[in-house]
Amino acid sequence: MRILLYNPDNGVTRNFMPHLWMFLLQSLTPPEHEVLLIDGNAKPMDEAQIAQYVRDERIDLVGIGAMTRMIAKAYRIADAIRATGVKVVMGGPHVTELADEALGRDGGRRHADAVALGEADETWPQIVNDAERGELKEIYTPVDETGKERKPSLKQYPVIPWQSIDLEQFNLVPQAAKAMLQKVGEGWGTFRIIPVESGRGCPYGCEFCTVTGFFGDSIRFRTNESVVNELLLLKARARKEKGQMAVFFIDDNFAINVKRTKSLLRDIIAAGAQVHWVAQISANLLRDEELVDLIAASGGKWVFIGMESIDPANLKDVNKGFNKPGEYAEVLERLAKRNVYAITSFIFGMDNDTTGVAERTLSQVRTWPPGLPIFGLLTPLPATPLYKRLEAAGRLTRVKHWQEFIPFAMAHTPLKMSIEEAHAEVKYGWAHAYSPEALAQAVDSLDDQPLGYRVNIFLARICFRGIYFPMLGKLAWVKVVAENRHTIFKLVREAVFGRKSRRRQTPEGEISYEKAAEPAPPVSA
Ligand code: B12
Ligand code: SF4
Repeated sequence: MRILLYNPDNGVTRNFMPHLWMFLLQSLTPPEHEVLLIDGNAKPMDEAQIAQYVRDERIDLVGIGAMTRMIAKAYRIADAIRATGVKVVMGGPHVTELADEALGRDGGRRHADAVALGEADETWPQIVNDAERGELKEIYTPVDETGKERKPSLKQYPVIPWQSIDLEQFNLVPQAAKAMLQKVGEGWGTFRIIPVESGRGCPYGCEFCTVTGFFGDSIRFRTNESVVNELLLLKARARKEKGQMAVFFIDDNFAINVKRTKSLLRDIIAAGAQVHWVAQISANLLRDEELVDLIAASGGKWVFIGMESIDPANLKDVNKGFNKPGEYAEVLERLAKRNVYAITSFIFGMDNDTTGVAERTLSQVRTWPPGLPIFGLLTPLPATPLYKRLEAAGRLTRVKHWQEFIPFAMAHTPLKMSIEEAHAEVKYGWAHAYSPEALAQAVDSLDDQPLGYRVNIFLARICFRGIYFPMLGKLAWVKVVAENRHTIFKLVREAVFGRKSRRRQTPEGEISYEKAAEPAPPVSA
């Protein structure tokens, strides 16, 4: 069979990183079948185009995976494919929770011929075999011989053949600049961020999150060896094509077992498998100095920290009381000392939030080392404890908000402000954290660092700005460049002419001037 795995676009940003599930299922497909991958974020297609593609490429089976926010698009694409007579299997967190919706058993239209519930590592080969025989079942559940739900072990993790997978659609370097950038330093002809998992599951059970329900509260890990080998494969590919490869460890909490994370990082260093990497780690686990040393030494550049709120009452409400806002600054300083910076994620519209929450949050963010703050709204995802609580309290304003997805829009009424006020807070957060002044400040705060770090924070901020302010057209980019021309000019001038001296503040508060060091190699991710 010719199988297409398709991930719909999210309607807001171009994808900076492909989705792991596609590569994983491709690797788990029985070898006699051919698997093609399309990520709608990298290769946008509408319903008519995908139907045409399926016909032209003589596809026999399509697998679609989607988060809740992309599910409406996923259903439209599935409908168009099914209209061509090709069977569609859907999987991922949304349809796992709402299988009846996908199968049209809730009174709505049917979108999928079959649904894979939960982790599909073991059921996917069976789905493919059943489809080939024309015996596709409606629901596939990972169960053991006794019919009990089974979470796949990651000890026998498949080898994803990164050396040969077609990754052209995921190159972040513009086509026009490719040839030139291949010759710069170690080569920048390609730059890709690749998702790698080292473990699954999270015991914390935060109220708004689907992870504990979906992957379970006990953690399963891959062997260190299998992770290290995967990094070595990626590194070798980057070298071969004179490009760069950064890794996003997509584990929900990469340091959930600190001892094991340290042992993995040590093995990465020992094998020379360091690549620049990003990972999600909760603030409470970053108290350990040795762990942070190993993060830096093994290539860690950015840590995504779900801070959610600077208000302990809010954190307690959503069962995330293990986050201690009082230690955020210290944790970020600890990382920054090793040139590791943080993507700090905040949620507005929590029950104890009042107007002005964005400015209160930003007034703290401004005192921290520079990073990438991101702001969202509390969103009741199906089957989460949050959804159930708000539903029971009659507070949901858009019960099936995913059927008409609107980015950055609440689906329930917060307790201490209106929905409109919550929306305005998110807008304020993004507008002020990513204003030309804020960008200039972030760059200047790294004044004592080599140029590479300052260029990196500037580019990362520009890209992250696009999460809220659409930057898909040329005009939008021209506007951003014009607004930030002073910072850009300053960085370009330094790159071309270097700097004779730089201002530096001593711990005693005196200003001293020293000769600039050689620029460090660019920091990726
Ligand atoms: C990496 C990640 C991201 C990345 C982007 C995704 C990417 N390119 O990989 C970033 C950081 C950008 C991101 C952003 C967001 N994310 Co996110 N993200 C994740 C994360 C941590 C890992 C995803 C992953 O690769 N998992 C590992 C793979 C193996 O698991 P999987 O994708 O579930 O696939 C398995 C099964 O589901 C199934 N399967 C999946 N698809 C298919 C398809 C078929 C055909 C079949 C048969 C089976 C199948 O088989 C796979 C193997 O077992 C998950 C949490 C998690 N642990 O999964 C959250 C998660 C997916 N994200 C989530 C959310 C909410 C978001 C945001 C909306 C957050 C926000 N408020 O802004 C944004 C929106 C992104 C956007 N605009 O597109 C939720 C989604 C919940 C839901 N019901 O939709 C999750 C589950 C986390 C959570 N807090 O609950 N995310
Ligand atoms: S938000 Fe993070 S820490 Fe909390 S349950 Fe989800 S994955 Fe775990």
